[in-house]
This record gives sequence, structure tokens and C-alpha cells, in this order.
Amino acid sequence: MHHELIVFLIVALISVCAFAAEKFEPNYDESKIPPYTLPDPLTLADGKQVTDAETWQKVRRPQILELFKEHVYGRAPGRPDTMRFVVVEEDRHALGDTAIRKQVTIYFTDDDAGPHLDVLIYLPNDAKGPVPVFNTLNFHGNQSIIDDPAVRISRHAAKYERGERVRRWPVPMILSKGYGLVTTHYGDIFPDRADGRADSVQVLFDKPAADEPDAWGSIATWAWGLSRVLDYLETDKDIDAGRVIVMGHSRLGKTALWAGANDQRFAITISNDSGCGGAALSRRAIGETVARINTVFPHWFCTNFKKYNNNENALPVDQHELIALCAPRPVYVASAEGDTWADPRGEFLSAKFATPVYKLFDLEGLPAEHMPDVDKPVAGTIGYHIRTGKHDVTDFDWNAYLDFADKHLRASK
Ligand code: GTR
Repeated sequence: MHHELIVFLIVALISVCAFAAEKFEPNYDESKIPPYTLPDPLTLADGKQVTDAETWQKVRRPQILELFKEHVYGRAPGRPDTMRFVVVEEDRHALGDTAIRKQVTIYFTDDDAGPHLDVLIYLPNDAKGPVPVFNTLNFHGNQSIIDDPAVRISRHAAKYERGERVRRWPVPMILSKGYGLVTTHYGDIFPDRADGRADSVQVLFDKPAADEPDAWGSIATWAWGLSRVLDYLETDKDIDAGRVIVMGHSRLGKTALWAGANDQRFAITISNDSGCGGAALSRRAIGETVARINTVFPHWFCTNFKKYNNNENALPVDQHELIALCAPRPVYVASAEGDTWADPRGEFLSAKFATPVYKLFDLEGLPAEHMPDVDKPVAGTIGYHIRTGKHDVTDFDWNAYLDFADKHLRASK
């Protein structure tokens, strides 16, 4: 083919793609939501109803979990037998003698050069016994969450400054309430790019093969990483592994929900502004949609999820069932008024429609029929708030999470 013609075709292709990407006009009008019926978590395939907690746990929960693996997030492998933990650094008088700081590396094989997770831990240093902790992932590296020169720079986030995200990580407030903070850079698990797999922990496993339509996407991989961090926490005598709260923001809020849904060792699950593919109902298709998220972030979910682009009603699950998978363990869903892209109302409705599953356990679920006023958290076994402001994590959010954790874990210093 003639050289100019090839150049012309390439330019034409790029323009068509750019046009297609630009063309997405999010709907924000409730009256334009297509009609939908949510799948009922309590109806079995044969039409019978689940009416007791035991049938939920033994029969229905595994079925719904399986549907999410196959159609949404993808299947992940288990814990590698060769995993090992190295405490690289420990200071029991850190942060002006208010904290214990530990830096732990999780290796998956005996090869130090292979994929590994660098975990940063702060615990109150005046606790009487093992403490409850928040297990989190961060976007900008461990060094970004606090201005502490002893923190090792996360290797996939070296460009970010020390302490640049301190606003989102109120470590002194968390410690003063008797909780610890555990955080790992998400890029240690799966660098957040469409071609991130080659630099991810996925290279450790032959199965699932990457081309399988239900192989783990990056969200399932990040969630798997949170469970491997929990494996370490179970070995740390300063930490109460029975009171580990998994928490995340935005794409990492989707990740926290999937981690908490899968791994019943997590005592509480917290979703901060998680939106589409997180707490928001997919069928509402308001703000970010399944088609949009699968186009812009093709590596986040499994390939099967793309079948539901502009076809949400065909999904065998919806996101209220993701919250229900956590039952009877407490879940908190937070929205922000300015975060319409994440569909605050859809996040609220998921929490509300998970409630019938909690009722099987004689728990109240979400104690609200209608969306609460802005900045007025409601908390039963499911908690919810919508705060003023934009897509972010603020002290208001953290205060609500600490109150919710106190309510359910009765942390004592
Ligand atoms: C957006 C994406 C959201 C949310 C957010 C984030 O671009 O559309 O689903 O995950 O990124 O993670 O910051």
C-alpha cells in the first residue's frame, strides 16, 4: 500500500477513536434512567426464597460470589505456599514517640527480585493489647501518606513527594482513636495501566491464563493483594487480625468492596466514593456507565464484563449484591454530593437493597428508607453518608469510619 495512504488511514482511525471517546455524554437526569428490575439476592434459581441465614451462607452467597467472579471482577488464585514476610524496619518510638512504625515486605517466592509488596504500618504505641487496623492501598506511594523520612519510597511511585497526600491520611487522628493504619502502594500489586499485567503479581501464576474471559482484572488483583497483607497481619502480635477494616477510595473503594465480599476475615468493609463497579447500581447507568468504564479502563474488570456494555439489564447481578456478600459483617458506603459521576443515589440504593440479606441475620442493615441529609451519617450494620464536597477522602469521612468502627468493634485503648 502507498505510504501516504497508510498514514491517512492511521490518522483517520485515531480520529474515529477520539470521536468515539469524546462522544460519551453522561446522563445525569433521573427521569432518563432506563427501566430496570434488580436481581433479588434472596431468590434462588428455582424461584424459591432464601428465608434463613444458613441457606444464605451455604447456598446463596457462594452462588452470587461465583457470578461476580465470572461476569464482573474475574477469578483470582489462592495464597501462594511460598509466601514469606520480612520485617525490614521497626521503630516503637516513631512520630514523636506516639507510634510504632513497621515496614514489612511480602515476598511470594524465595526470589527477592520477583513481585513483592512493601507495606507501611503505623500503630498507636500506648495500646494495652493488639489493635484494630485499617488495611488500605494508596495511589501515590507509601511516602505520600505522611511526611516521615524513614518511609521507603514505593518503587512504582517514585515521582511523588513525601507527604503530598497527607490530607487524605489523618494518621494522628487514627492513632489517637486506638486504631492502626496499614497501607501499600497499589502499583506493587498491579501497575494501573492497560498493559500493567507484565509488571504485576499475575506473572507468578500460570492460572488463570490472561486470555480467559473470567481471568482476574486489576481490581481483583488489588483485592487479592489486600488479602495477602491480611495474611501478614495475622502473624503480627501487635495487631488484632480479627478486627481488620478494609477501606479504599474510588477505584480502590471498588477494590475494598470486592476484597471484603470475598475474604470473610475482614471485619468491616468501607467504600469511599467507589461509584461504577463499586457501590453504585450498574443498571441506573447514570454518570459513569459500564461501557464507559470498560472502555477507559479495559484492565480493571474481567473480559466477560464487557458483554454488559450498554446492556446492564443482562447482568446476572447488581452491586447491592456485592454489599450483601459481606453480610453479616458491617459495611459502610460513603458518597460526596459533588461526585455525581459516581452516582451517590445509586450508592445509597445499593446499601438499602442489601438490607434484606442482613435481616436474615436479625441485623438492621441500613436504617434509612430515603437518602439522609447531606453530612448526616446513618449507621446500622450498614452505614451511609453523603457529605458536602467533591470526589475525595476528607476528615469528615475518616471521622465517620472511626465512629462506625467504634460502634462495631468497640476499640479500647
Ligand atoms: C475515574 C473513574 C472512576 C473512579 C476514579 C478514581 O476516572 O471513572 O470509576 O474509579 O477514576 O479511581 O479515581
